[in-house]
Amino acid sequence: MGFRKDFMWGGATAANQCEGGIFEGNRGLANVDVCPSGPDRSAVITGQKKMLRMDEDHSYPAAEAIDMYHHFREDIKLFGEMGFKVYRLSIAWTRIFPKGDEQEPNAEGLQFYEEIFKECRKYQIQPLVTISHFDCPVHLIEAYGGWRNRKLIDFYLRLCEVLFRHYKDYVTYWLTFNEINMILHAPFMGAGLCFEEGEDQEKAKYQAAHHELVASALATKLAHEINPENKVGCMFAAGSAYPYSCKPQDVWEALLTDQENYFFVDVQARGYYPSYAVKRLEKKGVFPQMEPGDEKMLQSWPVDFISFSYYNSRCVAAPGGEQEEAEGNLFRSVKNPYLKFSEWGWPIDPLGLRITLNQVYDRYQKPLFVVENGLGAVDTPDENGYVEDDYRIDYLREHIRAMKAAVEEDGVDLIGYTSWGPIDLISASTGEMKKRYGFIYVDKQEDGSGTLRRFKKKSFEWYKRVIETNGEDL
Ligand code: BGP
Repeated sequence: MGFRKDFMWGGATAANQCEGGIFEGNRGLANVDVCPSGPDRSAVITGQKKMLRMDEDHSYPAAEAIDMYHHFREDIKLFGEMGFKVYRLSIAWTRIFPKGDEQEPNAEGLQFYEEIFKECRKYQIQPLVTISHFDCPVHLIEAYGGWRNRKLIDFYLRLCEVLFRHYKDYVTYWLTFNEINMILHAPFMGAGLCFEEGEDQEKAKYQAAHHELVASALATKLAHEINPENKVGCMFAAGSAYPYSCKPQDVWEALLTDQENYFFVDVQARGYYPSYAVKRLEKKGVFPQMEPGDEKMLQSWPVDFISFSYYNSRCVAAPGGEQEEAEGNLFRSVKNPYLKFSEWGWPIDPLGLRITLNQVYDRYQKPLFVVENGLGAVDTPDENGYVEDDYRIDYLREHIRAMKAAVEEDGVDLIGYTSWGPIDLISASTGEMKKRYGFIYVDKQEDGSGTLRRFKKKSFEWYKRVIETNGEDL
C-alpha cells in the first residue's frame, strides 16, 4: 500500500526563474528575459504589449534570478541531502541555440547542463527535463513571429535532437512543453506571441497551439527513435473547474472550462482533436491550418505519461452572475466560498488534487506525474536565516495526503511528485522574489539586494523525512 516503491520524489524549477547569468556562456536573449517586474508584466506576458528589448525603465528579474548559474553545485547538493530521487529542471533554449535558428549548437550551453546532470548523478538524482518552460528565443519572435509560424517546429526539433543525443546517457524523462494550455492565458510566455493591432488573437493562439502540438508529437517520435528507453510526457496546468452552484448553466460553464483545458491533453494523449474542439473552433473561425500528415503524426505519437501542475481548483459561474472574481495562476474564476486562500489569493484545495487526479486518470488511463505543487508565501527569516514555515508544511502535507488517497483508495497510477520551487525562485506570474515556495531560503530581496546565501527552512527536514519514509511520515 502507499506510494509505489520507486516513487519519484523531488522538486521542480525552470531555467528562467532560477538560473540568471543571461549574458554568460554565449547565451541569447529569450522571451522570459524581457518580461519586466511591475505593472507592465501582465500586459507583456499576455502579448498585449510588445517589449522585446531590455530597457532602463524596468527591472528584469530573470537577469540574475537566484543565480543558480553559479550556485548549482551547492543547490543540487542540498537537493541530494533531502533525498531527491528526481530533479525537474528546464533547458534555456538560448543557451543551446542563442538565436534559435542556427545550425550548430553552442558548446558552452551544452556543457553547462552536462555539469548539472553530472552533479545530479553524484546524488543519484534522476533529471526530469522540460524542453521548453515558457521559453522562446527573442530572435525567433522578431524574425518569425513566434509559434504562430510553422517554422518554429523545425527549430524546436533541432533543439530536441541535440538534447536527446547529447544527454542520452543522463536523461530518460522529458516533458515537451511546460503548461501547454497556458498559451491561451499567457501567450507571450507560452508561445512568444505579441499581438498585432487588429489581429484575431484567438486564431493566432490556436495556430500556435497546433504547431506546439505537432512539435510535441514529433519530439516524442524522435525521443523514442534516439533512445527507446526515453519516456516523454505532456504537461498542463491542471485544477478541476467546479460549478459555482448546481444551476445547470453554472455546471455547463464549468464543463466548458474543463474542456478548454483538456483540449491540449486530449490531443497529446489520445492523438486527435476532440469533437467538441473541432466544432467550437470551426464555429468561431479559429480552427488552425493543418498540413497533410499532421493528423497522422498526432495519432502515431501520443505521450507516454501525463504530468501537470496543481495549485488550486477553479470555480466557475455562468456569465452575468454577481460572484466575486478570484486570483489563481492566470485563470479567471470566481471565489469559492468554501475554501481558504493564500496570500496571493490563490484557493487552497487539497481534495481538489484528488479530484483532479481521478478525472485525469479516468480520462486517459496513463501514468500520472504531479510535477508542480506548492504554496507561494512571504517568509520571514530569523537572524540566522531560519524560516519556520509551518504554513508551507501544512499545505504540502495535505496535498500529499490527497495524492496518497488517490493512489491507495482510487487506484490512480501516480509515478512521482516534484513540488514547485524547492529552492526560492522568482515568480512566473508576477516576477516577484518575495513569493517563495522553497524548502531552501535564498537571501535575495525584492529590491534585488541580498547575499544570495542559501538557508534551510523548517520544511527542509520535514520533506527529507517524507521522502525517507516514502510518504508515510507526514
Ligand atoms: C506555473 C509555472 C511555474 C511557476 C508556478 C507558480 O504556472 O509553470 O513556472 O512559476 O506556476 O506560479 P507563480 O510563480 O506565478 O507563483
